Amino acid sequence: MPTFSDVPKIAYEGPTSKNPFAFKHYNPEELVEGKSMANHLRFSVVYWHSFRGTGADPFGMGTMLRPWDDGSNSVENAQNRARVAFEFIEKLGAPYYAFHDRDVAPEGATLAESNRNLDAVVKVLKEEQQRTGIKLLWGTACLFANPRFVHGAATSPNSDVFAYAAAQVKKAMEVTHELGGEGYTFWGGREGYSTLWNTDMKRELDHLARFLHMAVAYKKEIGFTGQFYIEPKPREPTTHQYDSDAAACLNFLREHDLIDHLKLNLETNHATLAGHTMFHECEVAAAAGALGSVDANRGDELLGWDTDQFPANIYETTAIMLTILKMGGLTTGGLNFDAKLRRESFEPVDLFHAHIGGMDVFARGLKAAAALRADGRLGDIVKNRYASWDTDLGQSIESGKESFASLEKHALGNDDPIQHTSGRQELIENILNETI
Ligand code: XUL
Ligand code: CO
Repeated sequence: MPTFSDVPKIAYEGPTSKNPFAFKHYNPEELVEGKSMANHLRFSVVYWHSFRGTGADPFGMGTMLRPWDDGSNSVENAQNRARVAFEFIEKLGAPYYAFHDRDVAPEGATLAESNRNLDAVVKVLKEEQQRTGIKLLWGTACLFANPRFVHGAATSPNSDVFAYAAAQVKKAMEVTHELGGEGYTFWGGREGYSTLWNTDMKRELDHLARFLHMAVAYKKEIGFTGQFYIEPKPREPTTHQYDSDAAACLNFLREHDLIDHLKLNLETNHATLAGHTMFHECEVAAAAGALGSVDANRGDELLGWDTDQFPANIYETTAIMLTILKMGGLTTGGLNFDAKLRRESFEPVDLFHAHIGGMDVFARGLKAAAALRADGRLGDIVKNRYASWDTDLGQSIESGKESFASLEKHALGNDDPIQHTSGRQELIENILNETI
């Protein structure tokens, strides 16, 4: 073939380079806090947007020029596409990729045929993984595109649909395991409702939990040791998705005794849709020891939908990396570019520009977060803000030795603690702007 022959292997050339096909900040071997950037960032290319995205939107058909794709639903076309995808990921230098079962292989007339199609493409994926050393970050199943999932999959009002979804996830877990996948993700797809007037919410949530418990059991049965993730998203396609944000997911997992089995895969644009910052979602998940992986993208502040743009906001990537550094780094997960090119960016070469930009802006975020930690001023402001908790009183409360009565005694015997410390928000913003 080779399809991207005009593009060289992307190398690090440093911040002064003007070469569009070079990294200005992502230097895989460079050490940050004693660990290589490659190990901190663990970048992953998503198959569905980058190799199946057409650029279609509700107002118009696809625009993407993909000369290697014959447009057919054949297994041969899917196998060929897989080889092209690996050529791209190899030139980019990303260590991981991620896919849904139905992105990589065409759905057949029956479930058995779909499974055979998947096996035929997985064979090529395996060869390409071995040839290139690129690894599978996580696999997942598409339980939302086919009309059978119109009312959801694990939360469908129809038990045959639940059974079909279970069979599909069983197979997707098997191929993820076969490909040495480091994780498996459950995104709610259509697990939610369009209207509560036709919905038995309690029953649907119990079914979702039952489904995930079956997945946990099957994981054990086949010896798959990868990490399970659940991916929060508040709406779209349904009016309300049950996995609406990090806090809702954690509550669901705790309520249904699943908290030890799943971590969260947080996506920036989903945080925006939930009315949160990604920083908020990261802090919620990290506080629960459940920040597993990140779908690295961004939303448009002026559009209320899931635009899934490539990351470009350094403040956002700095905040994400600060939380990740604080929690000791990503272990099983990575920064997975669940992001799509704008429909106006239809040339194959735009795939390089998008990913190079996303990797550089996360490298800058990582460097800025490490610089903030090394500088120490931000950390000191936070520490000083809580200094009273390190006194006798604070320690005594934290260790559970105080009561309302003892604290009343303290409050009556002391001055009113009104306005004890400034929040220093503007100073913090100055420090951020100095650093970034
Ligand atoms: C949808 C979304 C999915 C999941 C995987 O918004 O983010 O692509 O990441 O199913
Ligand atoms: Co996602």
